[in-house]
Amino acid sequence: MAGITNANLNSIDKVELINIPKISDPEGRGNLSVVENNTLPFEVRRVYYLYDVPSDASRGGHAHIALEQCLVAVSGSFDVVLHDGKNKKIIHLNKPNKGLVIPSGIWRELENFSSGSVCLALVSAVYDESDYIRNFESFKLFKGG
Ligand code: T46
Repeated sequence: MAGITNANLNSIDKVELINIPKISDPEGRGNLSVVENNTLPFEVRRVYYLYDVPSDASRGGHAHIALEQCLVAVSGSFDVVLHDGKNKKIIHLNKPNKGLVIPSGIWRELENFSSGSVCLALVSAVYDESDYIRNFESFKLFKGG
């Protein structure tokens, strides 16, 4: 599976904010963004989305052994708190034409959801609970520390 060999080595520097092409309508009908095969560094095998998330709730709170993801704030905004076992980074997502590409082996928590926000996730594999590390101490051991 893509990413599995580097999952324990991947650092926060491998997390990437990418531009998703935006087509603005010349007649003022708004914008259209498109994700195609070559937009992301992996093939999309599943799509899910988070919505109606209360502002005081947090999602995530785990890492993936192999899964790669691209998160997009298609509506509203939220923070993505990332950790690679050593370093932490917070990315604020609030634009439908920006995608946060998270490689395998990175802990993530999503919080501070604005009212009506929607988090779209484009991911590299079908759902597999055995791909999750849901305990932060186990995650740190997995990362070698
Ligand atoms: C991630 C963050 C951002 C399924 O049955 N199929 C699915 O494709 C997914 C994603 C989840 N589920 C089930 C598993 C749980 O019973 O839905 C329930 C909630 O899943 P979870 O607690 O993993 O949800 P989040 O929001 O904490 O995490 C999800 C993704 O699982 C995860 O990969 O990075 O969103």
